[in-house]
Amino acid sequence: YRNPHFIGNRSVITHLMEWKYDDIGDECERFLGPYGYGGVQVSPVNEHAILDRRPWYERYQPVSYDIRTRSGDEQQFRRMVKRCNKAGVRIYVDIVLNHMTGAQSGKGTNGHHYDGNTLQYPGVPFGPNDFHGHESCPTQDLEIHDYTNPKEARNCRLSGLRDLKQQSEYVRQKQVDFLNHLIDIGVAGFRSDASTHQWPDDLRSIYSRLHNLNKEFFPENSQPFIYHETIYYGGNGINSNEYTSLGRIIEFRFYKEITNVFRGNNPLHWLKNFGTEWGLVPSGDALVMIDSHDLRVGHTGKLGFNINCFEGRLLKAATAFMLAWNYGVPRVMSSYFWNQIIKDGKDVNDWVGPPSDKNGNILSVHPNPDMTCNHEWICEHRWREIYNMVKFRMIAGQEPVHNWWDNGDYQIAFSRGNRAFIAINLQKNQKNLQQKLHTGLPAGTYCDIISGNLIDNKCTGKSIHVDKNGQADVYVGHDELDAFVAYHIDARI
Ligand code: AAO
Repeated sequence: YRNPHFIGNRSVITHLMEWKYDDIGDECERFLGPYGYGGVQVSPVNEHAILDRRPWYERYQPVSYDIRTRSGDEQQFRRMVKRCNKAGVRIYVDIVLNHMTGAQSGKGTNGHHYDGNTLQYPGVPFGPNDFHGHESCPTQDLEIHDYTNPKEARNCRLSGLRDLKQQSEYVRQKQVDFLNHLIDIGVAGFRSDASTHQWPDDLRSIYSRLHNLNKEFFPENSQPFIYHETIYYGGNGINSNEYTSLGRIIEFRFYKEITNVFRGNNPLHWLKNFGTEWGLVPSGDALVMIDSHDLRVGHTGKLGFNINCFEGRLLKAATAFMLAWNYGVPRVMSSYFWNQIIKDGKDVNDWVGPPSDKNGNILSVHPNPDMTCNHEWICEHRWREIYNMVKFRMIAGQEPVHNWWDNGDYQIAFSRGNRAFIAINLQKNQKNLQQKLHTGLPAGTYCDIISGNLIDNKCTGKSIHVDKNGQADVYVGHDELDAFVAYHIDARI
């Protein structure tokens, strides 16, 4: 379950949060494929509750396993999967198996009625017997209060969400059928939502019944890629390594440590041995990120600490490090605009759903000629500094980190073998990075893919000259638009 089944040297996933399937299909063909992205994480695809104001998080309240959301119906989903696979881009679906809806009742996105109070979900169907109750959950109100207590975390309700009894053979089979349906359509795998709140053995039983991936798009005997949301920072919480035999885990310590460094709380030079020596799981067990659909609005982390699209310079620099560093499978968040208003450390608008018209239909994405998107969609994955670092990672391949240099503080540089080189300057007190450095690159003139692009053999940004010893005068001014420069052998002039 650890192999993302990327094509060739592709190595990066982007989460196109709430995008419509037709738009994702277009994006695979016109951008993600050509620019070297390996895959797309799509928001939950199955029928879910329709909540007042249509918050993004209604998609995390399942009503049935029918494929129909505001992003599209099953036909549109199928078309997207096919188009993306053909363009060399894999699809991973965010799956919510832990629970159904909150306490309310109403209609789901495929028209099924549901009632969270009487635990009726006729669209599956699930009834009261399919949920955890007082026989298994030790708390009075059936809510999770102590996240570190496994029985509570896994048998009680996560913020009121009706907790499915995955020990039940019936529940398991319904979920297996849903996942196999997605696999047969041609997805490459899943983000497993709230894995910490499900027993590893239940998940194991479910996964052991999954089909191999669709042979139309994947080599024979390929197993789905599965990555688990397990929020673990060490200490006495539920240890994410309980899940590493079931796929990769989203390594929250990566996000936390990198954010801490880039925020200026811990000098960059310490990153020299970043990875398992910092207590992270082995690279092959990890999926990593800087921002996520939760973090951007202060969920599962803190506003003011988390780095999202409203701090572009920082987000780009931290993302560049993630993509340049040889650790885990990286995921780039791609969000939409919302009016962030912070009061008492919380975003008042943390609920705001995707751009939509007055009938609630999600708006389409219309990219501009300069590659950015229309105002409503942020499209971080299309920012030059980010898509060019995706290319950097593809070119770096499995080459090790070489030629590490630092100033003992907030300036670092390193190469990936002799294929690619990056220098980052986050030095406090307005200091430039100006150094003769070993780049590892063959002699020649290279175009900085951060300040510009190499177009018709002309560099639209800065460039450097690498001499026959592989050395170059590297410069990153403190006042530049971006805090880093990056060069690779495919951008030699
Ligand atoms: C909505 C409403 C709720 C309502 C509920 C039911 O907002 O008020 O009660 O409906 O009617 C998303 C939204 C939720 C939303 C839900 C359903 O984020 O607001 O609830 O959809 O519509 C825990 C879980 C983790 C989970 C996270 C939100 O462990 O799995 O809570 N994430 C996933 C998804 C997420 C989704 C769901 C699960 C549900 O990614 O989008 O919810 O499907 C601590 C614990 C963590 C815990 C966080 C909660 O973390 O350790 O386990 O995550 O708290 O914020 C420091 C600490 C760290 C702490 C962190 C955050 O860093 O070191 O331990 O701060 O405070």
